[in-house]
Amino acid sequence: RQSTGFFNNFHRYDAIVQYLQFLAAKYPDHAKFDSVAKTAGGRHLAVLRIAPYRRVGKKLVYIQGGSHAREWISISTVLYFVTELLENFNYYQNYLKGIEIGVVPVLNPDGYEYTHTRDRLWRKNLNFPPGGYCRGVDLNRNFGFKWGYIGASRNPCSEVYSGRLPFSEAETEWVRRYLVNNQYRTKLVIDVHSFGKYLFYPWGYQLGSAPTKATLHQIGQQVAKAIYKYRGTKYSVGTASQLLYKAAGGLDDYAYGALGVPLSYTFELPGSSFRNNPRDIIPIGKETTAGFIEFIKIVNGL
Ligand code: ING
Ligand code: ZN
Repeated sequence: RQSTGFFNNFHRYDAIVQYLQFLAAKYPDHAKFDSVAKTAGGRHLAVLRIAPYRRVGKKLVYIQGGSHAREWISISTVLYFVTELLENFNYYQNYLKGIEIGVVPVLNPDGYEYTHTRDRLWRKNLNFPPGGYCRGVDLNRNFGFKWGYIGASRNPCSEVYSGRLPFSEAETEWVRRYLVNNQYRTKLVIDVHSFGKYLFYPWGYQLGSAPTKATLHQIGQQVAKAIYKYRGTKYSVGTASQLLYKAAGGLDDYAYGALGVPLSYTFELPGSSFRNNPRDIIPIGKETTAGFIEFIKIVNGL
């Protein structure tokens, strides 16, 4: 395993991109690397597309991490998942038939680098509004569904600044285009954050129930159970609006509400701060992978 050692610590963005390129080169039948979009800082988003390429992947699953710069464990966890999947592809391939998985481990590379070099607790991206003095848009307030309605700010200096317009940012605009281009085959969207051991489904923007709430809740509980079985980690399953706070402009509400993606979830991984101990990268990677695999089994049966 050339991935040995990689999960002993967190890594800079360049090293993560190199690692994804290494995976794609090592598993050319199952993975393709792509460099897309361009951030304000001039960086590109790295995408890994996983599929049994001999067959056509009909259903699409989209998984992203690192939309908030300081939530490092969300990135390592998504990387752990893709590694586990590719290293044991034969084992998982029954569940992967007809499924393609698009993965963006670091949606916010500018902010992520900034947390390494300047401010460990930075959350937003690093875009500079023209003529402004505060920088950064909260990418999880910038999606175009009920944008700016609640739990977001129009003040560029706020931690939850929604941006000038929906999808004003290169990062969220890329996700929008990717999901719109694949609208009717996208069955599951997972956005990974930290921290709190929550599994959220829509709505984030209001307390009122989503039309398919019963299904969303039941599937969420099933996934939480798969995680629990690994080492007893107990997730709370529900809406962000009920369990945490109301916020509009998130990816999960957008995918479900604007695009009709049937399954749309946000993870808040375990931890008691944004500074997860590197020793927890592997256990959190493993237990969360058990949850993602449970999700994929469910998509397989749809
Ligand atoms: N929490 C999420 C945030 O964007 C959330 C919680 C998720 C709210 C989905 C609304 C919708 O604020 C973190 N830790 O970022
Ligand atoms: Zn977050």
